[in-house]
Amino acid sequence: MLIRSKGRLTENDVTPESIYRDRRRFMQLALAGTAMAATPLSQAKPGFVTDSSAAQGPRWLEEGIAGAQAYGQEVKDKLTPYKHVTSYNNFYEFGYDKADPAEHAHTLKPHPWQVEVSGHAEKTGTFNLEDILAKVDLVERVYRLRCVEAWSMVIPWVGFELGQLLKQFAPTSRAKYVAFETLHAPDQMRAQDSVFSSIEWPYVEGLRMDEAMHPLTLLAVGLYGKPVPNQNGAPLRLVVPWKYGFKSIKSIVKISFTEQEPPTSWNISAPREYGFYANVNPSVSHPRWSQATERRLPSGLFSPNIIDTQMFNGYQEEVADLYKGMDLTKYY
Ligand SMILES: Nc1nc2c(c(=O)[nH]1)N[C@H]1C(S)=C(S)[C@@H](COP(=O)(O)O)O[C@H]1N2
Ligand SMILES: [Mo]
Repeated sequence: MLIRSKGRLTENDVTPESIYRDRRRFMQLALAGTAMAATPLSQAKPGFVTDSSAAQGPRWLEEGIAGAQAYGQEVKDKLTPYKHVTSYNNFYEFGYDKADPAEHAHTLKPHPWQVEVSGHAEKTGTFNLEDILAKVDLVERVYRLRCVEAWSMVIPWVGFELGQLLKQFAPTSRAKYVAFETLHAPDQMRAQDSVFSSIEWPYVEGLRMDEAMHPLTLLAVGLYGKPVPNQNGAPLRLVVPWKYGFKSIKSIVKISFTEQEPPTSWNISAPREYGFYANVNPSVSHPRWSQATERRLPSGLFSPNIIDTQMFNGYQEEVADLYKGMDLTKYY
């Protein structure tokens, strides 16, 4: 399904439906197991590369991204232009306004970068991002990003499957969740000093273990074929495409395997409005607005581009099984 060689055909085009489904299940099982069964099918470059020179990174990162396996599926949604992806942001560490991150995030220093791994796993420690990237397969993935505020984008990420990294630490049977933490450095993130903040710093997020291990869940280091710009969460950010955007925590410095459901920033701030699961769901309204539709960016005042929101943001086939038997109005 997701691992494909270069080209714009979908597997539906070349394979009968039933075989396609079975194969996809097999791929998911292979990816969920301990052995990485899927080897890269091509060394093609990412297919969607910005010509902007704005986002730069160290050589090892730029070369890694440039060698990422190209996205192999047909893209049905129009991509959101680079300019919009990198200038309309939520990154409260730099301010509340959508323009604040692009204006102020230049103070963030994404290199060198280390990630501390702790909790219920056989291997823990602090790792350089460069060493982490040496042990994973970089891939290009085009995903919809649906913010809980009812706007959305379509973004070509470059990253690796979170599960591929997590397996390397050999989580124990007590590891039921994975917790994430953003950098806390008021000298680099100006709004972390603000007394008016509705968020307690550092920003924290979490996933259930099966969500973290799901092949759609990505740790991104690039977008549009270049390093992730600071305002989008450089140098390492989570992308969970079937969940509201606030789950996709930026500029990650800590990953921890926990037994209990970890606290999450927006849930701490407004528990009735933002849950732990935060699955995109058009039939469960936010207490203050409907989630049935969304404004797909770019969207103008006179052409708002309103579209229907899809269950699990359109990834229902891939992820619905994770929530079988759960009351999604209760576990919102
Ligand atoms: N550390 C941190 N991560 C964060 C946020 C934030 O304020 N701080 N905002 C979240 C929200 S609400 C959204 S919609 C996405 C936006 O990602 P983008 O700016 O790359 O589109 O980042 C998420 N990750
Ligand atoms: Mo969001």
